[in-house]
Amino acid sequence: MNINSVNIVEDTFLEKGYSCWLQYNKITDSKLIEEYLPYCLSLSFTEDSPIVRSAVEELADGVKSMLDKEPTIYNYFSNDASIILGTYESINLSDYELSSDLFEKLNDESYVLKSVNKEGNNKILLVGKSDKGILYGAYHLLRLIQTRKSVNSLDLVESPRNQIRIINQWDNMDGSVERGYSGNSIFYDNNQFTNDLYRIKDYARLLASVGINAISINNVNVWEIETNLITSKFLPEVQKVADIFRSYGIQTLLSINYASPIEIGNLTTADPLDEGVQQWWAEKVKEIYSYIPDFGGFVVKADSEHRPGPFSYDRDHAEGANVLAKALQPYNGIVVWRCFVYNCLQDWRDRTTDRARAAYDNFKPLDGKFLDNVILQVKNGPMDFQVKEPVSPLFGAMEKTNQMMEFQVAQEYTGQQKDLCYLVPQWKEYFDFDTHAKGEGSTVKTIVDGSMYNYRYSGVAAVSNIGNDINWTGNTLAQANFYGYGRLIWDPELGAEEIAEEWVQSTFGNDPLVVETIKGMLLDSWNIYENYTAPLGVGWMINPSHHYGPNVDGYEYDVWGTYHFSDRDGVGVDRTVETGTGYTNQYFSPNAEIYNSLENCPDEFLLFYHHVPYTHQLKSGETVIQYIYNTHFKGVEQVKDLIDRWNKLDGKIDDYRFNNVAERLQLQLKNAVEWRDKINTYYFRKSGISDDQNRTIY
Ligand code: GCV
Repeated sequence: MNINSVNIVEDTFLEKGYSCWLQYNKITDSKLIEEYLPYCLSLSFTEDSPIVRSAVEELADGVKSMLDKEPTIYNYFSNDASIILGTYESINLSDYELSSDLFEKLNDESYVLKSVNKEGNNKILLVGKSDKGILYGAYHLLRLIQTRKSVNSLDLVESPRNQIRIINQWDNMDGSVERGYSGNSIFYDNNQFTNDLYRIKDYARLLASVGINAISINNVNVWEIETNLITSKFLPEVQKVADIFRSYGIQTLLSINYASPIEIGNLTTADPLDEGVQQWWAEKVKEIYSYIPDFGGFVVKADSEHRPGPFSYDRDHAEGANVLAKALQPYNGIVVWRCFVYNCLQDWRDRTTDRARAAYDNFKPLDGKFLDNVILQVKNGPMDFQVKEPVSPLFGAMEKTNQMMEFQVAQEYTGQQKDLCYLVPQWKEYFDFDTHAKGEGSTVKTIVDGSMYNYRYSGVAAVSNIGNDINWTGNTLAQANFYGYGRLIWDPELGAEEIAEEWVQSTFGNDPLVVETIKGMLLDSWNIYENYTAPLGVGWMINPSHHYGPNVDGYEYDVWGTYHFSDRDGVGVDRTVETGTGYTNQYFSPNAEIYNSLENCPDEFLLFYHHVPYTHQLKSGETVIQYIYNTHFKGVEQVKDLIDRWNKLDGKIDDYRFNNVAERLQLQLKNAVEWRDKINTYYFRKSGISDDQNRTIY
């Protein structure tokens, strides 16, 4: 990739880290050159727009870099060109055996990629439904070449399955990133916007290349300075950033402080039913659109973890969201309202209070009360991005309210980009989960893509994992999560392995040993991380506050209990209807009954739903205590094996990226050993039961 950032040192090794999957390495295999070159000699575009220009620039750079040939560019239709790109309305489709009927049925971001042989000339036709489709098609073509696929007989029609594909930055204006593990913000420093707009452009390219079409550029926790992002002090800067993203098909959104009318509007209240407040938001939104005509809307964290919200005025979340939605309606803006709402000061000791219940309890009764430009953003699980937790029961439960799922690409609870944890297999499990909301086959992916309930707005969001580290993600292998997030939400049917393979090929090249080794490491990594951390779905045995490393009894908010109720007799949270918190009842049948039953509950979530004695037998025949010992010993050995596998690639990967990963794997090993020893010792002391293989427990 052509490095745009002025701050990047001219060093080819660093460049490799920086370029992520847009390496565009020179092709040396003469057979491949022979195949690709005739298709890449020249490029004609029949329609002009900033997005089309981005597509053309990317194609031209990619081709030049991979094939050592600068393509001739025609900014008009030229039958001589070898790549012809345009929208379906600007190309004479019948010349290429295409019809506009096909495009009428496709959404705006779709495209067709077709190889044609006209009068002995090889051509590739890239037709977008709109200019966005052209951009996505350009990245598709480049991906095919980078992964050495044949382009001789392309006949592809592609459409994204999810409508909103957004990334949430948790960046603060002081330059820090909440839960950021890759350096500081690329957007802000010292309470100002960055001058390095080049790096933002490169970020836009990476995002667009995997199909992301929206971004919120500041943390959902909106502090004092960021509250001013929607004022004339910062809107001109937001506008500059939005201009860059727009030329890559990406809409910009802002997280707002619910108390803005008070904080920056000189009002005495932020009550959503107050007329003065409603008027204030209407004027504020008008002002924002005068800077950014295609502004996406607001992301809101309200009444959660001490952030202000409608509860202060005895209003519910629908009333809270609707005041913003009404103001945004005339401009087609949306309100992304987060459902991560729970009482963080709850006392867990009585065993009936349950944080897992909170999102459903708060939002389910409000179904149908939100305006139709509000979309609820629901975390994948009911707790908080644990290595293993069930799907949130809110999915499927709100037929009349737009919903989208929130993932966390940042590895807050999954190793913080020191430990390797490829999350695509986890996300796929959430997508494929059958909620039974409308009978068998009511999978989460059909809810979040909007098809099951015909939502007006739907899609997927995720917390970004990038920062200003040279390689964007701290651990180079964590780039796979960024890449995989975009690819999977574009097409939830893609396999975790397929995505991993594409990423490795585009990032590290096509040497079979490199591809197979890294792919294998990625695919094994989630399970390995789970093995040495919290067992059987119990979650939360992590250090409070910074969330790295083990702390079995660590409770996030001080003195009020543990998350798992371990005592001398057993472990796990009783969430059953009869004797527990009743959480299991938030699912549709038969999931509710399955989870509620000790006999039928899948072992992977056993301790999430049930409190059991240490001698309880799993379906494998192992006892719970022996499973804890076994997985923790095994997890450490598996990390050692990851190290051995990586070491085999010494000399096959540039030093920067090789050493970067090698160093992280050593940190992972240290972490895994600590987890193993703390968890095993804790449960040995609690239970008094020895390991049946007499391994050393400290
Ligand atoms: C941005 C978790 C994280 C917080 C985060 C919060 C949220 O609690 O630890 O850092 O705040 O989730 O999603 O709002």
